Amino acid sequence: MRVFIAGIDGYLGWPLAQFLAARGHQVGGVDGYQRRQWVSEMGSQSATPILGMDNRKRAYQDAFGEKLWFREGDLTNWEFVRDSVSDFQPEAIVHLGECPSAPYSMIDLEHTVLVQQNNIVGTLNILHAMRDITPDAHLVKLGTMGEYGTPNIDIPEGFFEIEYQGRKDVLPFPRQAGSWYHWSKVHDSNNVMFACKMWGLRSTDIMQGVVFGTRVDKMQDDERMITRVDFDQAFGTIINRFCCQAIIGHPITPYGNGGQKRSFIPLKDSMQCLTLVVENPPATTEYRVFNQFQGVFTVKELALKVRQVAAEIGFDVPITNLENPRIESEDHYYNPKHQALLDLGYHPTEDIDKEVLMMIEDLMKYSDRIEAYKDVLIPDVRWNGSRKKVQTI
Ligand code: USQ
Repeated sequence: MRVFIAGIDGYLGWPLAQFLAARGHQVGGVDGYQRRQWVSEMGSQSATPILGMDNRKRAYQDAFGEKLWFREGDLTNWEFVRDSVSDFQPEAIVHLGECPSAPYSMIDLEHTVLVQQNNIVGTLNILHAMRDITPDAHLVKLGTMGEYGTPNIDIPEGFFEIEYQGRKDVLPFPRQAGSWYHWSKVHDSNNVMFACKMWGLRSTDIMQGVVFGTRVDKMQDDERMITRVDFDQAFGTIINRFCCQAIIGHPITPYGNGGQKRSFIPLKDSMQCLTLVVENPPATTEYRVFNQFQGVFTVKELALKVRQVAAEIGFDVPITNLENPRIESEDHYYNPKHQALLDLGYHPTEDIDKEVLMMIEDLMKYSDRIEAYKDVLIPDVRWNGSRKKVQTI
């Protein structure tokens, strides 16, 4: 299948290109390298040493024997999106080309606008390009489990049946996002759903949990194929941050009392699921929603898990609860469903400790790169708009 990856240079995009190529798909992609710039704006770098795109293309060709179709550009530029889709003629578009950071979107007005504009306009451009050029293609749109928030009832996959004043309907499940970033994904979901209804497009909207991990099965132990791993307060996700902290002896940093529950998925499971979705498109005109995660954990459980796994290989690190810079519930009900992907054949990784161990072992090689930027491990972006490093509690 001809698969177009928007955001092919990112944490998920680069391994997905490899995963799909290894399965015989023809992969193409675009990227404007914004993720690299945003992380450097946060005063950080990837823990893993990642290559520039020219070298990545060479490594890809060595590994898979064919050239990677690539264009550099910005998804908010309509002509760029139109011409890229027109030249590549995709059968599936995997849209990973958004700003993925809640804290980044909460910095100030400029960052809120940047994140929402980048994400919403980019998606609208892709939808219009699909309508005009490839109306039969399948849009695999990366949303987030954070769109739902933490309601006090079970979370279904996108839609639920509701009875109100004696009448019943199946409606989108209410979204209660917790950051301007998460709201941008909600707005995207509404726009994608509307485009499917109006123009007969088809799409799978993936509500993905927090991803963690360093590797996927298809990297063939070639260091050039490694993906980025961030650990700063904005682009580093929690387990990745905790692992980076552990290997340099920095205290592990749960925010607040650590009772927050979230859904999580290993990087390699994310690749497995996205591939299943690409290879099993919905019927024409269908808009479907899949919840994509392996399991649910509290922040506290994760801190203990990383500490214990790290201790097994000689890293003895404390856990230090920090003032929570975010406004979020720390004690709440959380029970999301995730049956659709299991029905398609998703085999969740069972041993999460093993995954964490593998990540720590991978990252140990690069501890100097983390040590050099360790100042970024303590957050200062607060949900109330002020910018001040949080304190230990
Ligand atoms: N947290 C800590 N300590 C840390 C970092 C985070 O306790 O050092 C807590 C946060 O307060 C939050 C939870 O861990 O309760 C998750 O935070 P996160 O930064 O790992 O994830 P989040 O901001 O929710 O965003 C990440 C990705 C985003 C994706 C989302 C999936 O950056 O792109 O959409 O995970 S989900 O969380 O399901 O919405």
